[in-house]
Amino acid sequence: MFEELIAAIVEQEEDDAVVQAERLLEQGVPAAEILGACQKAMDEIGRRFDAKEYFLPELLLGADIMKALSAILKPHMRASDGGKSLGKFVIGTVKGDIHDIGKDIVGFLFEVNGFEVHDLGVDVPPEAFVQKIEQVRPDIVGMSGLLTLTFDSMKETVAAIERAGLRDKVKIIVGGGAVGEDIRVYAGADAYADTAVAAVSWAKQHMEAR
Ligand code: B1M
Repeated sequence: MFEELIAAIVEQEEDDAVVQAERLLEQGVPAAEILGACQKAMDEIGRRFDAKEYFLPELLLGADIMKALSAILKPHMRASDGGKSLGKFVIGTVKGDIHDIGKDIVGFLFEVNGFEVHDLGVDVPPEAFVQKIEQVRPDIVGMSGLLTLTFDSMKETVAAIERAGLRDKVKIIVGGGAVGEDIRVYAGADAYADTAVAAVSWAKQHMEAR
């Protein structure tokens, strides 16, 4: 069902990718599933970059296409029923990393599901996370990172939150790229999620259980 969309993204045919995404939406395919297919396409672009078949320009063009598709898909993701905030969520891409497409999708999905979202942006140093936590007192802090080297940034950020005496005041979730349960343990976070949908679902369960 997603082959044409994936091929259009991987072959960098932006107009065709947009047409394919819109076709799938018209057929009633959930936006989150279409997003999952886009992620697979970006994985393939990453694989080709690794194999030196693609270079930085292709990576950048892939990012542009992904941003255009996110803009189309976002309005179709479930909107909150409004009213009371479900909780406060601070998110950022950790120090050393400028990848923001996944982070933006996670932030957006928290927002439409009723969270008050504070987005710190990219390449966020541990101190900026600490400052923001002191300022807004969030329930949940999210760290996104796609580079292997940023796993240490996640660990350092959790340690800085601990040193500031704030660790027991927030739940911390990590995700992005190769982040898995092993990295959650390494960083000392409370949860990890492999997709934005899984992150929101964990956050909602956590807020309901409190
Ligand atoms: Co870069 N890059 N990149 N890149 N890039 C990767 C990550 C890489 C895996 C490609 C590869 O080589 N195979 C590789 C990392 C290798 C590694 O460290 N192991 C890599 C590299 C090496 C680099 C540079 C070093 C390249 C260079 O300069 N030589 C450089 C690093 C710059 C830096 O950060 N300091 C770099 C730069 C770039 C671009 C700027 C060109 C561009 C990013 C543009 C942007 O973000 N605005 C880019 C891109 C596009 C990619 C790939 C191809 C695609 C990333 C993406 O947007 N995916 C990527 C390959 C890949 O991911 N397989 C790659 C789509 C997005 C929707 O998925 O971000 O995973 P993702 O988010 C998902 C989930 O992971 C989850 O939800 C999202 C939606 O479901 N999620 C969370 C994300 N954050 C979460 C947080 C949570 C929970 C879930 O809780 C808080």
